[in-house]
Amino acid sequence: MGPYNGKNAIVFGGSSGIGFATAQLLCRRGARITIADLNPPPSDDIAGASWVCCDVREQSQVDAAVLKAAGRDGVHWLVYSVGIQRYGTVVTTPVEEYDLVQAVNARGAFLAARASISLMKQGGSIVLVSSVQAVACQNGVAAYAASKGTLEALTRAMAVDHAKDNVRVNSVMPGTVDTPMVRTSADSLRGNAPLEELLQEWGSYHPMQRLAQPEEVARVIAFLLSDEASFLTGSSYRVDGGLLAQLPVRL
Ligand code: BMA
Repeated sequence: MGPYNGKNAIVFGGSSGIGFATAQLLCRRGARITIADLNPPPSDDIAGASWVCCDVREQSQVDAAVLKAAGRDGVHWLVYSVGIQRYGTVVTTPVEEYDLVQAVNARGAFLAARASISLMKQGGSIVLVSSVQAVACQNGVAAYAASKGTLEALTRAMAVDHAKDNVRVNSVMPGTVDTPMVRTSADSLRGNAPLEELLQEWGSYHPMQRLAQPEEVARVIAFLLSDEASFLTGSSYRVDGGLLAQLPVRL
């Protein structure tokens, strides 16, 4: 029995991007996966996982997804990898848009954890997918940055509250990852420039000079979920190709 066999995991946002890569990896390593997502995963790519349609803004849908994943054994692992990005300052972001970003990116994580923790009968592990933008941010991305900051605070709060229940809670803070969310963002900003050119430019801001692939984040998430990380809780792991290590000051 490896650290993944027999584990029952629910991956919110598991049909695309980092969530999909995580669901695939956990499946390959022998975990039982339920994907909770508005859309189904790309067909036949993920044999063995089941999908439940879920709008994370709706508590009843989140509760139902977690109950389905838990079955009779309870749930061991929760991954929250749901994210939308909207651009604007505090002044230019419509209030409704701010609320939407908070609801999807952060409030949904609260609902998912709320539903899951009581079903983590022998303890469990939670990983929230946050962002480097929780701690240092670009211009004009106020709502998204605020939502990711919420996830970081929630990670710490849950880690402290539920250590006694044998539940560990950590987050990952990715830099720019080649996901549908980032591609949608780039598409909305590229003007006449080719999409691939802008993505390459975004990659070049990282000391490693490239975007991350979703699997590179998924491998860290899988580690944090597993008992290999048995004394890790309340922490955030940067998976950012050196982005936050660098000052924008050149010699
Ligand atoms: C991510 C997204 C990306 C961005 C990256 C680094 O969370 O916001 O659009 O490029 O952070 O700032």
